[in-house]
Amino acid sequence: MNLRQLPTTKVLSEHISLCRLDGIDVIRILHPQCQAAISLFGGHLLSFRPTGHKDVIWMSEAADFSGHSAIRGGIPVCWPWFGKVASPSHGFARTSLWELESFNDQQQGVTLTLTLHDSPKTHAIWPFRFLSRLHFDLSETLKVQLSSTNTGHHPWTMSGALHTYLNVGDITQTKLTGLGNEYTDSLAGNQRFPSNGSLLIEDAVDRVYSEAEQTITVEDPYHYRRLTVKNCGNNSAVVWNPWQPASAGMADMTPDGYITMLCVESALTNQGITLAPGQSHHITTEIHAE
Ligand code: TA6
Repeated sequence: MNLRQLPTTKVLSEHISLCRLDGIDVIRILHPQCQAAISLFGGHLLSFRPTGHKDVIWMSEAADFSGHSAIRGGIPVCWPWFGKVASPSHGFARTSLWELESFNDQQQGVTLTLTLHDSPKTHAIWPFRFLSRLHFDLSETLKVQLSSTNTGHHPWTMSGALHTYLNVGDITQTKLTGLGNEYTDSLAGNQRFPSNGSLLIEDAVDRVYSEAEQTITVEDPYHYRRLTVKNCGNNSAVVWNPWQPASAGMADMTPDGYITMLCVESALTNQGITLAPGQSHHITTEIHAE
């Protein structure tokens, strides 16, 4: 994604500006430490590249930036549920308009906070009161935190994920470690399987690792680099690659798009977590390239 080409609509500080990309407003960060883009539609991180590195985050060449449907790539915010347990799939946060609450432009990097709160629109889908905050810390490392607070008078239950699409050179050479000793396979009727903690991907994969270590490593020999993904506040790490036939069948993915992407998600799956009135929960992911 060539961030410099996006037309600027407002300069917010020396390194942060507001831009337009098709139908969406995008916060662009061009900082000596990194370049990044965050869409207000979905609170969706579209791009992150630490200076001197290739893109860390993958974005589909056929992604839809109209602001009408979820964006394929980046870090979709799946909330207040994960998957197809209700409609829309992966919740409404990724297709809602978030607001920029604050930003801080400093020598070591940039921090930004976006908010989403309940409204008549969200009540029509999910009848609860909430305040969600997305905090981005962008320097040579990327940190994203999704904080959800119950602002109502009744408990409610949430699941969700920071559904990160990592940019890899060649999926067939990519190796993951730190996945823990078991997984549930969404492509095999949610059966449980033992795992030795590592994974080489040779076909479609859609797995929920419920015992994953806090730090997962992704060896990317094609790019001569290792990505580390440190997750917190999650109960599982989801690993997804649709592979060729499914990739070709998606309108917002090119047929060979699967070769350079790998989802490693900081997820709260299954029962999720119940928040009492006033309670908050934080899901975090921290990604570093070395
Ligand atoms: O996180 C994995 C997953 O739930 C897969 O099952 C796959 O469908 C993927 O997310 C993408 O979902 P989406 O709704 O964005 O097409």
